[in-house]
Amino acid sequence: MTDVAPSTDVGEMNLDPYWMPFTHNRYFKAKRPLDRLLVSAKGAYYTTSEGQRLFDGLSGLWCCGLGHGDPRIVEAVKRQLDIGEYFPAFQVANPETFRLANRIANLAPGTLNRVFFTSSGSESVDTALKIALGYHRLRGEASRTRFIGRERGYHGVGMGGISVGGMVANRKMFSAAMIAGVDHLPHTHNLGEMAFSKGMPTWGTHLALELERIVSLHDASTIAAVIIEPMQGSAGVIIPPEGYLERIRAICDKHGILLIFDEVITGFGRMGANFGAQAFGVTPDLITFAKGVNNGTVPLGGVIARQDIYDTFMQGPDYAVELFHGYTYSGHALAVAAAHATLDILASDDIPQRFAVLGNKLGDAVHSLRGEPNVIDVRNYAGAAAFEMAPLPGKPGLRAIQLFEDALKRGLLVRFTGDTIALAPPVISTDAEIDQLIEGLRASIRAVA
Ligand code: PXG
Ligand code: PLP
Repeated sequence: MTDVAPSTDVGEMNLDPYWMPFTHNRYFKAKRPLDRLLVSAKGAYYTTSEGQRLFDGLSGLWCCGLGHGDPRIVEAVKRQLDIGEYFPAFQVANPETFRLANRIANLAPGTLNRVFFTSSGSESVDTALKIALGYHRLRGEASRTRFIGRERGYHGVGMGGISVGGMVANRKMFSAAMIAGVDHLPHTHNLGEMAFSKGMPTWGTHLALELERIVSLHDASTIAAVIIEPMQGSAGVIIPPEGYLERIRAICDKHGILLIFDEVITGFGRMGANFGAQAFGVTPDLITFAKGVNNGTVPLGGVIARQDIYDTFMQGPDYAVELFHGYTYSGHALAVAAAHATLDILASDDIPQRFAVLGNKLGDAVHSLRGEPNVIDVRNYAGAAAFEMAPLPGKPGLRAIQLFEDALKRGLLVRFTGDTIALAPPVISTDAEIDQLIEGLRASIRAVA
């Protein structure tokens, strides 16, 4: 126990008990930054505890692409609360969950039409890895146990996700708990070859051939799946080189390796199509999703599997459970209600197309930062963009923190990773708001130079 009656005044509140995720806790609690305490969210803006409005430069954490508080989603969730807040997902189900699986199957590419629900991206990744292992085992290829991830990949923070992930900081403290036998493709980012590329870089396609090298090292018979983000989001918006994903697909096919696209960020419109798979024209065998499926309203995620992968599990006595896996909150009723409302909007408001249009504006605007002090790269694809700054000597990441703090003063909330600033504004952003975002960031770049 700490506070008997915790203060409700944010200026006096004890900040210590909340162990903040992916946050510099000591710095935050020492500074008590009132402009980083968000008390409400509406449209493309947050309001801070001081009453300041902040433009939402990353749509939450990539999850609120339609903006906050769309009444159509809000009303759907409120209605669901009156109907029933929770239904168990094991051995019983709410019909709305079946209906949602149908709708997601209809949006997905190829024969990916079987949907397993979770509550987050991390859970979705671990679920997909388990499905891949089970699939090979049930087909009599139990030796296929290795996963291939990619450097700089982010697949959440579960034990599976950090094992296939490629973010050193997320891995090193937990190396003892890693899944054995995982290998990694090289990442495709190369400043010398592709800095300031607009859209897909033309350099880097050959890096897909590294998969052949990895396959010959371990032998295909030991490899279950390759998992990659079609566009690396968390690492700072790293766009796939032209032809790269096609080559990865071809090599997986050649060797009977499943290809998992982690579409937690790229799913549901951000890439200018329903999924990154369609935007980039490459169909994986499994897709993981979360975030945008219901605009971040209530935690929801899932895995979409090729039909024959699902069918492979459907063997043995029909009264037996086929996949010993699931979460208490798999397909939570409130999350499902929010997802139906979100998918309605995706269709009625032509959201993927609008992300493509927003992307044209965002891309032009962000590339105008080329030539500003310390800006060493600008990248963009559809509704996602980033710029990278040269690190302060000996203090990687500090320049981005300084810029982040300066931008807050200008009413802009952006996301930093290393010395890269990532941008993924809500689709409802106006051209004027994109201009304000970029001009504000230009001023911040100069202020921290
Ligand atoms: N896979 C991918 C591709 C992701 O981007 C996850 C899995 C994990 O999802 P959950 O719901 O467990 O967090 C993610 C999450 C950022 C940022 O600033 C990105 C994520 C989460 C938080 C911040 O880029 N991606
Ligand atoms: N730990 C305990 C003790 C549990 O009983 C459960 C679920 O019943 C879990 C963990 C898993 O929780 P969840 O299903 O929310 O992932």
